[in-house]
Amino acid sequence: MRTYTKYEFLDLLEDKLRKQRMTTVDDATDKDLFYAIAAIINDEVRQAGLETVKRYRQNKERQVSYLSLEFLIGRLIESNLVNTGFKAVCDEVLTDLGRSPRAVYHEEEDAALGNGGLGRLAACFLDSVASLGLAGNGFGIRYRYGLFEQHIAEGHQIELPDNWLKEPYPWETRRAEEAVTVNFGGSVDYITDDDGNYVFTVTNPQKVTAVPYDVSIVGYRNDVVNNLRLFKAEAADHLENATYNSRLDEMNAIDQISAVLYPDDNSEDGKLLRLKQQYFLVSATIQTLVKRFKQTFGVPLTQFHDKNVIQINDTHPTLGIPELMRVLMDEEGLDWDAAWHVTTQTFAYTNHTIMQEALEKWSYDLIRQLNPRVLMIIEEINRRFCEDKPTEDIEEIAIISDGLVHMSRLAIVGSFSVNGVAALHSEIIKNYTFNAFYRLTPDKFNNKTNGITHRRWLQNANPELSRLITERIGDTWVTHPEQLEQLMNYTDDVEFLEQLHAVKFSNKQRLKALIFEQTGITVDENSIFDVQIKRLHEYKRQLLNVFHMMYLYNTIKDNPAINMQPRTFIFGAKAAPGYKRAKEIIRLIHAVADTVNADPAVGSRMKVVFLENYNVSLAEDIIPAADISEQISTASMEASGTGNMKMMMNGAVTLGTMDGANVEIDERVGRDNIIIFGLSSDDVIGYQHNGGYNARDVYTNDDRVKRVMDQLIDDTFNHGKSFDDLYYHLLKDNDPYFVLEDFTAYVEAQERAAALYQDKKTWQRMSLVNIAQSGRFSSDRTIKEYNQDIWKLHNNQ
Ligand code: GLS
Repeated sequence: MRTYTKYEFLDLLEDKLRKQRMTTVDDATDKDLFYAIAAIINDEVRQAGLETVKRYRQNKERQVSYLSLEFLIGRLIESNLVNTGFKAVCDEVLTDLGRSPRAVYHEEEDAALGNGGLGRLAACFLDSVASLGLAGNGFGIRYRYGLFEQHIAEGHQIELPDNWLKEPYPWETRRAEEAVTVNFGGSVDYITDDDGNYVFTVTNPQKVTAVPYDVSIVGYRNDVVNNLRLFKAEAADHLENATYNSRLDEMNAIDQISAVLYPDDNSEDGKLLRLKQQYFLVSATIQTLVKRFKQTFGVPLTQFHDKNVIQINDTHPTLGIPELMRVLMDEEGLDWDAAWHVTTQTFAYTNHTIMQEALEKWSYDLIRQLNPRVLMIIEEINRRFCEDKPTEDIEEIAIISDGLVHMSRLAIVGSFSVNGVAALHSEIIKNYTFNAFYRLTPDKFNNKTNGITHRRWLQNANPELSRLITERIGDTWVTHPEQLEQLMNYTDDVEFLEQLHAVKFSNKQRLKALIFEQTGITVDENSIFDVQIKRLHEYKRQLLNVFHMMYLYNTIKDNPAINMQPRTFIFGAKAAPGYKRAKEIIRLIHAVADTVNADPAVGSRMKVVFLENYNVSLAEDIIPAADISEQISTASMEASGTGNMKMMMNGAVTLGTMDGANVEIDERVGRDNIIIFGLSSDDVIGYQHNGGYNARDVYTNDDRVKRVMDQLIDDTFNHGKSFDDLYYHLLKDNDPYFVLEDFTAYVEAQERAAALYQDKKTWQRMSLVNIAQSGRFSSDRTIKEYNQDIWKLHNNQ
């Protein structure tokens, strides 16, 4: 990619402003500048993209396709500027013009085509695949409305549509000429050919056009530009329905397929429409890949898997397995065995959760409605798979049972690799969730601990820290994040520790300003910024955090003169719109915040802040300012977590349970540099199997627990309506997430955290060790492992 001087870049900017926005630098709005800069980037990137494709084609390269119903992209302008190498010059030109680069970049709407960790992981992976020079592309859906916009009204979450496409999205290119047709429904017919084989055809299907929109994925300064292809559902040009009105109805129904992202994380919802989205994505992708294969390689489709690997992001794209079988057999004439060989050598499945409600099961009838031929193929896969298995195992492994199709089982059977996303999670999958499959095919199972792109989450989000790191150890860490470990040489360097502290302090001042702007609350930048940002879910235990805040408040009220470490509790969280209890927890956080923040007896010792509409961009503002990273899920339930990695990389200290990737963070930083508490995953799994924990006993015997519990239903934090549901649920349903059981350990851990924070040197050192050990959690490392063990792509760099 080219480099530009300030003057050249300014010339380009003026040119784009004139020709594309009909304006001049003097009159340009921030939005004009944003679009003009995007156009400059696109000129470079699209050229490099063409060359990348040409190179892959000429080298007949094997490629990975990352299939995901979610890509939580956020804004692209800054990472595109950094990866093209234009960031510094662009910042300088804007500043010289008297403009704020931040304000210009913030004109971009977040692309929120994902819910949380799973979707953001997919976006981080694309960045790393391109930055490592690997031939890999993403495939997803271009939802008209992304994850809902959250507003809070008197503590209640209100969901508004995320109209992210109200203005043109500058990074996408519509490619109508590459559209494919996806068939839904219809009925299956067959004939017998001359050799006596069945040939299946589907009559009267609903035909939906999948129109690709391509988004360039720019590698970090390596001239590699991969692609994210997002499909939009459109009616075929010639709808065959009789009347104009029925055509309109059908067009509307088809529009719905790519209209909204399902706003549920870790749970199943939406039924037919959601299933339609899944099939729409996989069918469009498989057809595209088969077409490209035939155009590029000139060898029989029996070699498809030599050139293609498809990584499925959780079970949502599992229908890709029967769909590839369908295309290979019905359209390309392969027999079952040949098609099955190709399919099972092509697919690799990543599991992202063991939560029962998220292990997708779809009714047999629904899949028949969706596409009867696909159902026939699933039935045949199941029949052949179960054929030689012992009867006592069938219940645990059958793909179809009790009228339900178990997607994770189909994914395991149809893939050559099955991985979990952190060491502990992968063990749980092997030993519990999918144990019967593990016993059958142990070699399929492997672990790939998640990672995050340090370019977005450190280099971009925390420029001051990046600069400080580079001053000490040079900039090789940007391409070799494991080099951050060199920072371990400075753990006793008082000057460096002070500099680090100064950076954190100024990040906290910036966040303080943002908090004031958003909420009107004034927080103290000298207090601990104690941060819990993630989806709102009972297993993530925001409730435990709230109980601790209530307990602290009680402590202050009991001892008004008490001298304690001031704290600011910061939350960001969206609850799935239909998840009532999660919404009650949001309401509780607000009730506690209102009481605590308004109580003069508390003063500056404690503030509670809930930042509404948590999204990728807000995360980029919060994370660099965090002191404590709350990772307090019920052990065994958080598959990995990735916020834990982002915060550690920015020098926050994890306060967490031995769950997900916390276990590996603990291993890296050592017990002196992390605060661990609570039940272990073995304890939790043990309780789940044997009973043994009685929430009511804890409630009755522990005064502190009893007091905060009772405050759910008395007037202390009651804003018009008490929190009966939470109260009774914990007692009657026996606290399934072990909030009460872990309460005492959590309070002690919080006390340890406060004491450590007061010992400034110790805390600064802990913070540095976390940064220094975070390189392992770069998604570059994760992607290298996927490539070495699963994808086996040619390494271009
Ligand atoms: C998730 C898990 O809940 C997270 O722990 C994990 O970090 C993430 C990415 O692997 O996947 N699974 C899920 O359904 N949503 C997630 O965020």
